[in-house]
Amino acid sequence: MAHQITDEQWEHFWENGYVRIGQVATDAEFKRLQQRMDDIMLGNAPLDYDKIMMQLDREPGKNSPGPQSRGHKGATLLYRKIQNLELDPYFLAYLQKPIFQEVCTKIYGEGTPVNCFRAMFMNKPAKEGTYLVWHQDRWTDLDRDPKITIYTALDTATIANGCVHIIPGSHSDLINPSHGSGFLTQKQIDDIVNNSTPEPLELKAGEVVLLHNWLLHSSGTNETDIPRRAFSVCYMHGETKSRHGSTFRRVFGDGAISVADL
Ligand SMILES: O=C(O)CCC(=O)C(=O)O
Repeated sequence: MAHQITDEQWEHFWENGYVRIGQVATDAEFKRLQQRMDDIMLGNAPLDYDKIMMQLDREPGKNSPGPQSRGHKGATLLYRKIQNLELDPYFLAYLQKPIFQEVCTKIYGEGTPVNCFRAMFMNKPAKEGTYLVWHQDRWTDLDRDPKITIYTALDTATIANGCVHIIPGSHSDLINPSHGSGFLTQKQIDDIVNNSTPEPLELKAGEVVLLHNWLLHSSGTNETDIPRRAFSVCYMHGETKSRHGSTFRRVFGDGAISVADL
C-alpha cells in the first residue's frame, strides 16, 4: 500500500519530536467519535463501564480531580480522563486505521507486534480543566519506553481552551533516565522549560498529530465555553513487559483484537 506519511513529515517528526498529519477520519466517522465520547461520559454507550477507567475533572466538593478508577462516575461532561477506550468499537476501529499501523511500523519496525499502552480521552471541560505539569510520556513499571503517541483533537484546541504546549526538539534528551517517571521537578521546570521556547499546539477539530513520547509537553485550563476534548493513543512494542504484571491488548500483528471480538 502507498505510504500516507511523506518523507518530509518524518523528517519533521525526527527533528522536532512531533508532526501534524491532518484529519485521517471521514467527517462522518469523526462526528461519530465526538458523539460517542459524550455518550460514554453521559452513561449512554452500551459498554461494560466496570472495565473503563474514568476520572472526573473535579471530585465533588473538592478543587482537584477525582480518583482514577474503573466505573462510571455520573452522567456529566465534566470528566478529565477516560482510559481503556480500545474496548469501545468506534475508538478501536479508529486507532487501528492503516495509517496508524504505518506509523507504528516506521517506529517499531516491519513485522513487530504492537500493543495499545493506553487509548485515552483527555478533556478540558468548558470553563474547567486541570493543569497538567510538564512531562515526557514514560512509565516506571515498563521494561522499555513506548515511543509513539497519536493524538487527535476532538474539538478545536486553542491556547484559550487549554491546548497542549510542547518544546520542539526536547525528545532528544531523556530528562530522568534512572527513575523512568516522565514528570519534571520544579527545579527541572525552572532549568529546562523556563530556558526554552514552548509552543502551543493549536489544532483544528479532527486534526491528528504524531508525538514522540519523550517530547516535553504540558497543558493548561479552559477559559472558554468550548470544551477541549482529545483522543490520545500510546502504541508500545508488543513485547514490552510490565513489572506490575499489567497486560495490554495487541492492536497490530498476529492475534490483534478486532471490533468483532468486543
Ligand atoms: O491532552 C492533554 O492535555 C495532554 C495529553 C497528554 O499528556 C498525552 O496525550 O500524553
